[in-house]
Amino acid sequence: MGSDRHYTEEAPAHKETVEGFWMDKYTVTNEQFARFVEATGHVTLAERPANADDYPGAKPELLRASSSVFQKSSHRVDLRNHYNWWTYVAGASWRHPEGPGSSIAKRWQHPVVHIAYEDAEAYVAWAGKEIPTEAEWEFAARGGLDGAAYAWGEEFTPGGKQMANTWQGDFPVQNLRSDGYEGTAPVGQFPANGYGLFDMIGNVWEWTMDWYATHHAASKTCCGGASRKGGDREQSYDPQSPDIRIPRKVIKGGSFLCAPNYCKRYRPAARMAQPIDTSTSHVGLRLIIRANPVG
Ligand SMILES: [Ca+2]
Repeated sequence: MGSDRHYTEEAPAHKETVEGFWMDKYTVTNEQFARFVEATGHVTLAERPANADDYPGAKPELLRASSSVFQKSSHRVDLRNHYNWWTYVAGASWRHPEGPGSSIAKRWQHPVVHIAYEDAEAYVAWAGKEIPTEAEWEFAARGGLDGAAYAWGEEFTPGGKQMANTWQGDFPVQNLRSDGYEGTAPVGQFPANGYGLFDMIGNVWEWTMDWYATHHAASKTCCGGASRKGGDREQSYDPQSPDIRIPRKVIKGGSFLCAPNYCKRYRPAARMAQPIDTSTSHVGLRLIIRANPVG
């Protein structure tokens, strides 16, 4: 697990043990999520106005029901500032991925997006499954290739073939769509990995249940089985913004926005910290069933 050859947050490469589990071949689709909403009446976090008490000092427009939507830029921008391509869009949600006026009518088999962590938890409770840990997710993504850079081997595009829905071209300005997709793709359009799992890499990031910590820190916390370590909720806050105390989970797999010039996170070892209250147009989920459920 992890890698010493790529971004610093992936180091060190280390041994990890997971117990037996089954994983869904695909990420949760809009069709599946719609069935859940119909059965339960669940209203996602993005569809509800935020509680002002939870966000002291926030501008009123940011408290409206909204979600983060990627917007392509018309010109080259400073890649250090992600607000150059992320915008809070009022009315954006899983039903309206780009905001009011957009719909999922022709995207039933696309992965559901704009799912905050509590929405993922509600969905898995209904589905009778569980959210993977980072170790379980990464073990599955490797598809039996121990230590390989990609889920399919050492070459990103073997024989020139695109193996996942990522971004080709100059992010966030020019999307060449060599893989056929500007945004999300329907699930299962690219080859499965060695374990028969589709889209582990690219398309959408996937939530894991681990609180974000560096691999160094996580290995020191102890609780439960080896596969269920992860970090600590209170330690998962963003050290860059000490005033914003929103815990963060690990997300895995990269998305259709991962590009060679910006974010080469289309690999099993890649990881990012995602605040649990933040839904976006490129984060979804995939479920597992454990031989020994966490409960
Ligand atoms: Ca693409």
